[in-house]
Formats: sequence, structure tokens, C-alpha cells
Amino acid sequence: MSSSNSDTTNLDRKWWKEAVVYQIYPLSFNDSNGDGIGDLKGITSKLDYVKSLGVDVIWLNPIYSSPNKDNGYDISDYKNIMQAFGTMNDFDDLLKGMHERGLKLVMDLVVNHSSDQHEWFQQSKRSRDNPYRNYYHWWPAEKGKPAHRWSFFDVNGDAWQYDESTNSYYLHYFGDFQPDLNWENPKVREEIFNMIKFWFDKGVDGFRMDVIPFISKDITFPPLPEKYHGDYISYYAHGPHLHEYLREMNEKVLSKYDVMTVAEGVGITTNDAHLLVDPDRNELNMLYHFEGMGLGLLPNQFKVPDPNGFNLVEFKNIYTRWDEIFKDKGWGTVYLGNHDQPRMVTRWGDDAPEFRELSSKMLTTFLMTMRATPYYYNGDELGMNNIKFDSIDDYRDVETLNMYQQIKNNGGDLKSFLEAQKIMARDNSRTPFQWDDSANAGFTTGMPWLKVNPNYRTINVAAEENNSNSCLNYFRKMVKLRKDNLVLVYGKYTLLDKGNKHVYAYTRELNNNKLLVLLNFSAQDAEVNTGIDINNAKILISNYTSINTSNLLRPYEAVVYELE
Ligand code: ISL
Ligand code: CA
Repeated sequence: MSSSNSDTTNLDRKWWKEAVVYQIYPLSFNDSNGDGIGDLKGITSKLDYVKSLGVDVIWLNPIYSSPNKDNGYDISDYKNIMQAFGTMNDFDDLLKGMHERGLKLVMDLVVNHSSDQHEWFQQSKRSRDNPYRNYYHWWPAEKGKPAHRWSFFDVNGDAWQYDESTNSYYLHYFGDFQPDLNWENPKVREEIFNMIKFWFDKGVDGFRMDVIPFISKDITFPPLPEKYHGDYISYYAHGPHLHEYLREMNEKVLSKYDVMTVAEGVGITTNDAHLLVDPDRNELNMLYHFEGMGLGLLPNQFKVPDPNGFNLVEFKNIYTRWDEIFKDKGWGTVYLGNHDQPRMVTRWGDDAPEFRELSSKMLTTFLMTMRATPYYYNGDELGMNNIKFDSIDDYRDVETLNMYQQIKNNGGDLKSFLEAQKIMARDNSRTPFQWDDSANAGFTTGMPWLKVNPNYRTINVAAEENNSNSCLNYFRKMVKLRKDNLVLVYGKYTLLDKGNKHVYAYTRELNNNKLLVLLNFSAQDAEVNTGIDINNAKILISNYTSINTSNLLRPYEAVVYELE
């Protein structure tokens, strides 16, 4: 079947376009020494498992030295390993183990901010004339209070923190323990570029760049312009020198290595995506957008799911629009979950017992059949779902804890906040990986840093290995299907039956090869009108084991047909 795929003359083929990226959350993947925290040795010992999935690239969340207040996104030393994760030797072993298996490693680059424990910041706050002063954004208090900037994780939502020692405020778009680095300072850029080089020289294959669109700011810090009221994220994302800095990074470092780069594209829309990823601009390779993630939430509230769920027609429009903009130039990404999002099956599928596996496989089918590099989050291949904590005491995430405190201080409704967090909290996707049915899912022999989902007794790797119909084995088949059919990577995408509220249908076409993908996103039988005759079509994969004898798609049914 792949023979018709062989004419690839017009494709701008790249390994990172053909890759399936598998994201490993190191805190929760596998603990090798019983302290309840996942670690590098733990990952190394599971590389055969990762390889068995058929994926090519591992994206590892931050593993650098860190006080760990935001799970490694607060870095105190960029060239060292977090103690709880192991040593630089452990890292070298991990990288070696990956390369031996033909797996590539993409690390997390967190350079909009550092930890307040970083030596640069410790120096910077010491005095106004310290050589590191301009590594961060300071505002002398005698000028009055600076114009408001919103903070993601601050209890008061205020991104300016007053610091007594020099009678000044410093800027922190995230927690007050995460001061923003000052990219205007050429020394800061040089330090960062050298640090990136340090990792590339070790053999790292790329970076996922944390909130990279935020690195450039208008450092006069004017009041937020009128048009950004209510939408400060877009303002944060479009600093005046963003592209200049990225080009400089590309010229000085990225262009010297065969690596992939992907921006966490917070605040980036289809209008400006090209500026980041068009090859002739020499900035980054890919970005991942947030438009899909915002669906099905109530407006102007903090992560409150709409009781009516999300609108599939809008969902299709978003992913179609993001496909469309890259049809001639640039390259997209697709994901439905990561460490900042709840479990994919809970949020986009249906985690009720009768539908969890079906809907999880259906979502996997979607991710593996789009024209974009799929980013797949560890545990989703098992159909892991949200843990849905009842009590605030079970949460560890600074976002949930500080938002809880904020609502409490304002006399807000804590009960509905906790209800919403059962669906939306980030800790839902951060619970320990489920290896087997032994204590703590085989993740640790100690006390896990975050509770294990009690459903690990049935949902785990060992059980799923032995079941040819498991989510795990379906994921493997789906990855293989993508690998065997270049049309699934590069083929033209065409949305069909646009207005259908329950079914997502599209074709993928390359040369003489044409596939049809049908995905029922609902818990009911659903009609689909594609205008395509499937009587003689061959089923390449389906998430049901029995043949469909009706004209309707069954609940959460997913099928991929080969048409010609
Ligand atoms: O998860 C979010 C808040 O609900 C996102 O808005 C998130 O804060 C944003 O996408 C930035 O995420 C990245 O940077 C954060 C870190 O906490 C996230 O884990 C990381 O992915 C600060 O470094
Ligand atoms: Ca450990």
C-alpha cells in the first residue's frame, strides 16, 4: 500500500515532520530509588517500553536544578540536573540509551524566567549597581507603582513584586519565585545561547521552548493598551523584539545543528504563526497553539468547563484553520493533552467506564491522522483519565493552590472552583504513570509525590500488554499506520460534512493514495454524509472489533479507510 506513497519529489521532507513526539513527565514516569519522585534512572530503565510504542522523539519536561515550586519550570541552574532527578552522569546514560535505540531527545527550554534562587537573581537583587542587575526587569519604587501586569500564578494576580532590599519591584509573569529575564540585555542572550549550545554539544536533538513568545517586552511598561484589555496574553506574546531575538538565536546556535524546535505558542494565532515558523524566516520549526485548548470553557472565568461540553463544529473549524495556514508553507503540530492540560480522554472524550477505551482510541486516531506533528502525552496511550480530587489537600500544583487562595481571599465560591478543577486542573495529568497492579502502580516503592489514580489496578501497562484490544496496543498500531503511510504525514487534508455536530470526517490525499477518516465524537450512533462511497473501501484500522452493519457510526467509533 505504501508503494503509491513513493513519489516524494515535491515534499519538503524533514525528520521532525515525520516524527511522533512522546512527552515524558519526569516527576511522574518512574521512580528508581523509592523517594516517591520519578527520576532519570527510572526513565532509562523504561526506554525499551518507549521504543516499543514506535515513537521517535521524547520531549522531556525540565530536569534542571530547581527548587521545584512549579515542577521544574523554576530553574536555578541551567547546566545542572535537579538533585531529585539524579546526576549529569544519569543524564548522559539516558541520552546514550535513547540514541542507541534511535530515539531523539527534545529538552524543555525555560528562558522567559528563572527561579528566584538562580545565582543571577540572587546577585541582581543585592544592589542597584550589581553587574547582574539588568538580567531582570526592575522598577525603582520612587517612580511610583508600575502599570499593572497580570501574573499567572500570583495570589493577587499581580506580576510586580516589591523587594525591600533595593526598594524596587521586579516583574514575574508567572509565580513571584519566577522573575522574568531581561532579554534586552545582550549578556542575558549570550548566556542563554551558550547554555543551549552546551546541551546541543552533549547531543540533545532539540528544544520545546516554554512561553517563548513572552521573552520580549516593551520595557517602558506603559499601561496595557486599550485593545488588549481582557486579552493581556496576546499583548505579552508580541514583544517588539521577539523575532529579532529568535533570529539571533537561530543564527548563533540553532542553525549550526540538526535539531528541532517547537514554541509553546501562547497567544499566537493563525494570523501571526507564520512569522515564527516559516522556514525562510530562520526562527523556529513549529509551534503549538492554544485555540483548541480554550474550547468548551465558560468565558471570563478561570478554567470552568461549559456544562454543555464543547462544540465539535468549532473544534473542526479550529483544527482545519490551523491545517489550512500551513498547506503551502510552514508546519503544524497537534495535541490534545500535556502536563498543563487535564487528561485527554476526560476533556475531549468520555471517561465513563463504557466509553473510556473507545473514546480514547478515537482521539488517538485523530492525533495520528492529521497533517501536523503529533505530540502525545505519556499515559494517554493507556487511556489514563483525570483523578478528580475532592479536596484541595490532594493538589500539589502551584496554579491550583494559589488560585484557591485567591478565591478564598476574595470570598469567592470555593466549592465550584473545586468542581471545575476536577475537570481542568493540571495535576490530573501529572499523577504517577501506571505500570502494573502492584502498590502505587509500580511507579514507586515509597510514597508518591502526588496520589496514584486508584484505577491503576486495571488501567496499567502490564494488563494492556496482554490485551490485543487495549488502548496501548491500539496506540502502537496507530503509530505504525502513520509511519507506513506517508499520506498521513504529508497528504492534503480536506474536511467533509463540516456542519456535522457529532462526526469529524476528512480525507488525506497524496499522489494516488487517498484515505478517509471518520470519527464519532459522541456517545450516540451518528450519521455522516461524506458523499464518498465506502462499499469497496478497505478498512485500515478501527477502534471496534466487530463489523459495523448499519449506516451509522457507533458511539465514539473511529475508522480509517483506504479509498484508492
Ligand atoms: O497551564 C496554564 C495555565 O492554565 C498555561 O497557561 C501555562 O501557564 C502556560 O501555557 C505556560 O506554561 C508553561 O510555563 C509555565 C509552566 O507552569 C507550565 O507548566 C509550562 O508549560 C511557567 O513556566
Ligand atoms: Ca526518585
